[in-house]
Amino acid sequence: MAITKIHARSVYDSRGNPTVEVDVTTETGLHRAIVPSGASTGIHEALELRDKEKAWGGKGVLKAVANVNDVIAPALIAANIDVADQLAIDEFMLKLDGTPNKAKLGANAILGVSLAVAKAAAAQKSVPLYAHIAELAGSTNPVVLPVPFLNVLNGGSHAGGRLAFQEFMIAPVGASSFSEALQQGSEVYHILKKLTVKSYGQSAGNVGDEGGVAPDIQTPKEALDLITDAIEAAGYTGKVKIALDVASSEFYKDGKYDLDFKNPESDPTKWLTGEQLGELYAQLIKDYPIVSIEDPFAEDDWEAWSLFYKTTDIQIVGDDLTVTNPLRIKTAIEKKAANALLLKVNQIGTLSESIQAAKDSFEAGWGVMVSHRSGETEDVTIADIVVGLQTGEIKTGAPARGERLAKLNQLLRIEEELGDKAVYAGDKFRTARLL
Ligand code: 2PG
Ligand code: MG
Repeated sequence: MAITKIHARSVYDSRGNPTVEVDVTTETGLHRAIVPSGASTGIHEALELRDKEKAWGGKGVLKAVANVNDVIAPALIAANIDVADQLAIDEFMLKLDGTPNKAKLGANAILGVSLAVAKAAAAQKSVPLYAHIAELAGSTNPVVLPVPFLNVLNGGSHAGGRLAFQEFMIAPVGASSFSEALQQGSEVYHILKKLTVKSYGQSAGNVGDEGGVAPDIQTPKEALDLITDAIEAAGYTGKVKIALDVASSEFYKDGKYDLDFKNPESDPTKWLTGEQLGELYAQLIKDYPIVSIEDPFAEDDWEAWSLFYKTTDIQIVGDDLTVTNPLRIKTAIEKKAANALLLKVNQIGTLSESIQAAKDSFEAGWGVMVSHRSGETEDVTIADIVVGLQTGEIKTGAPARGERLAKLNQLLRIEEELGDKAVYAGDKFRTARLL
């Protein structure tokens, strides 16, 4: 089935910044995708095209929108590629762009088309989007619901306050279904909010970019104590585990890690070496039920990654390190730097390359956590991606705020639709593709 029309427009994301929305029309109707946007972006990500003009403080996306409407749309429609041939369509756009990091058209322009095309193809086949993605990826058992890694306490570049670590997540691995996991997560979240307000005052319950509480605390220990208390008060000790996204590239300075990076008067003599930061992680892993740490070290501090890798069995997730890019993933596998991929479709810019990134990671025995961005929208495609690729783990913020719940609610719907066939990844989240 052919694409008859492609139209892009500028809409807004959850931080109120412009972003690209694309409508792809075929005989089955109109199929829409909206592109997310990060704050703690990796320097090796594909290029997100921003206008850099006065309007919207430089964050406009009118050039990316025009690239869809004036460049991609006429060329792709003229090429007359079947909408179900995702790979051919993505490769066509890669060629049209012609740069290694999508600098000409913008990854935000290309991704909007790529995702809307996948939705059009699912409609053409009359199958749910996750089933279509499973077929594209050659995944045989798209019935696995992921563990939701719920970001209940926000720090770093996603919140005010002094906390350097960006994300403190709870992972309800002991639940028996996705819906039960979300119930547990929601209960813990609300207790955490109460405890935070009790300990740190009314304004500490205000939320950060991803819906987690954002108290003005300084140390990871304070955050972890609050969270373990909330898990215990909810009655889920042993069932609900903890994960971190340190996003440490944000506070890597002169070869060291500044845990006081939001303080302009931070004392450089207190900055940690990679080895010292690794020791801090080892202590935290000992003291708290931590099952996963993302970006423990900066995006090019390969040595610190490889050193830490040897010391622990927990999941070590590459985000800024690997940027969903098959080339960076290959290097990380060779250097034994991580054992899991954070999969963000807009870091690489097409669905086909994202699928390839997941497959390469699986082949190396890695886990794959599908992820939102801190700037999100009502688009729920990543919920279908995580089921379609059968990765068993997703992070999409707290169980609060509409743009975060949109994905979690979509997973509730998929679980209901699968009925008896649905399998919850639970404590097998790192190897869910084998379930
Ligand atoms: C991350 C993400 C999402 P951002 O670092 O993993 O939580 O943040 O989208 O700001 O890069
Ligand atoms: Mg991250």
